[in-house]
Amino acid sequence: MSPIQPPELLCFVDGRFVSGRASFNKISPVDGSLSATVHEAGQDTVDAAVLAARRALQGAWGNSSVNARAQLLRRIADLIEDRFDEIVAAEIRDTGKPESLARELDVARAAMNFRAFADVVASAGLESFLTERPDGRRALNYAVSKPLGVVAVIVPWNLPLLLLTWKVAPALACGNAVVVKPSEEAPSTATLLAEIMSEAGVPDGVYNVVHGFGPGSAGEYLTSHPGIDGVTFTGETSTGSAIMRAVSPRVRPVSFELGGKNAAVVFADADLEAAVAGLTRSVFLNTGQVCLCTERVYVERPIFDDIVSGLAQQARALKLGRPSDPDTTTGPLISLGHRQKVRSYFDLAIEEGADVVVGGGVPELGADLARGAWIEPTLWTGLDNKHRILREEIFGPVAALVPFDTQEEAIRLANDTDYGLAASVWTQNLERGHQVAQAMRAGMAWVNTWYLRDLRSPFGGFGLSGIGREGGKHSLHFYTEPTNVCVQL
Ligand code: NAD
Ligand code: 6OH
Repeated sequence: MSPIQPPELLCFVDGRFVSGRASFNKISPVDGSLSATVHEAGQDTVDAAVLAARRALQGAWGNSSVNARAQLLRRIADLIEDRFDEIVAAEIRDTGKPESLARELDVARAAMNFRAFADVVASAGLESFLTERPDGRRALNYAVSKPLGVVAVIVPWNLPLLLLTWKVAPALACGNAVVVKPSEEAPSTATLLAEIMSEAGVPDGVYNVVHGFGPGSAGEYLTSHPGIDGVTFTGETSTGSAIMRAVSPRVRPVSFELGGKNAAVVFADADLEAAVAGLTRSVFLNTGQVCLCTERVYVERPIFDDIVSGLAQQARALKLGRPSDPDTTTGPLISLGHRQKVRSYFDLAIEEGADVVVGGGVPELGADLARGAWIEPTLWTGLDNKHRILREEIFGPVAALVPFDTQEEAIRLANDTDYGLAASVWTQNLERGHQVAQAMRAGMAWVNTWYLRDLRSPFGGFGLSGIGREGGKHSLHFYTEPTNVCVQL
């Protein structure tokens, strides 16, 4: 049997696949094999993509009705489902994540994102005010929404299609044209989505893909391009900062979903079994590579040892392996480069005096996986908030556990961070659950669960975790510009 040829991924501009200025190799994090060759967009390709998007806005797409766009979004969702297995395979090839996860989370959510924003935009109303002035004059004020324009969409590698469609769906729902720059580590599904867009009947130029890297490549060319009207970005805080500098000369709006150093707070009155199961998911899902993952666990002292041993037992039971193996719970990190970063934190934890409860190294998985980016699920105790392990985002299957004595202390410790993305609270006292969740300085606070999503709710972060919120009507705010009309009555 001849081996499957790795695909060659092209950029997509104005409804056509086009070559880039060079190509780069995308390496599988599972075993170090070549998973794709990718065409890198140069400045000329980015220029062409931005121009195509602008032209599309000036054409029929610029006058399309909300109903027509909602229908188109639903068709895109149907086509994603028609090609579900193929998309799952592409997502796995790039990321090495377990097939079950790609099916249940990534690709299912991609279809859901399009349907959710079809519903949101179809049911959105106009804001209006009946004005009554002290001098007796009356007026009707109402705001009509227009597309923001050409939107640059820049996304990371951890949930590639989920995070891409979380932005593309509302952008198209609102009538924008997009130029997307997928991560160099996960370029496949954005490319497949281009085929789906064409098949669904999305007009040429409305969805464009430019592959490449950040600085000195497609990411920088796009964000510093004078023809873009806004940037929506998910990724590292330091990249968000570079993008802000790039857009600042032309003061373009940004929507940023950035890093996190998320806390879980576990009270002694929690359902321990449910808490351990929930923590296991929140620390280790996607090998800890979800911005919402818990890396700090604060536990009320009487149950500290139980939670540490329960979570350690679950960590030891995780099954690292190939994505297609149905027993696999945990894939590799995205790349050897990222593993190097995570391992540097393993060293730092030891230097800072941590007790390693479980993990702390690189697993032996046999010769066929030896060149993959595998890492052991890892838990530490013995550190506190003054240590870098509890302050810096690691973005791996890791957590530090710290005991606390009072509710006030737990809130103070959880909020003692420059980030502010997500938190979870574990207690059977619902009054306490509400109190502590409301006190979290975080964009999302879950009680007795984690990463349970309603796509109409606001999603984003405080502090270093981002700017703005997306989700439901919050997305509509970012992807539109209102014109307020005032009619004297
Ligand atoms: P990253 O910031 O390195 O890269 C994200 C994207 O930005 C990639 O497409 C990359 O090529 C591009 N990029 C890099 N430098 C750029 C520049 N100067 N100009 C323009 N584009 C540039 O992030 P990553 O390593 O791909 O993803 C991991 C990070 O993303 C973690 O910090 C994680 O917390 C964060 N993240 C946040 C959320 C959220 O919703 N808050 C979601 C997922 C990931
Ligand atoms: C970050 O890695 C995860 C972000 C998740 C979402 O944006 C979402 O909508 O579920």
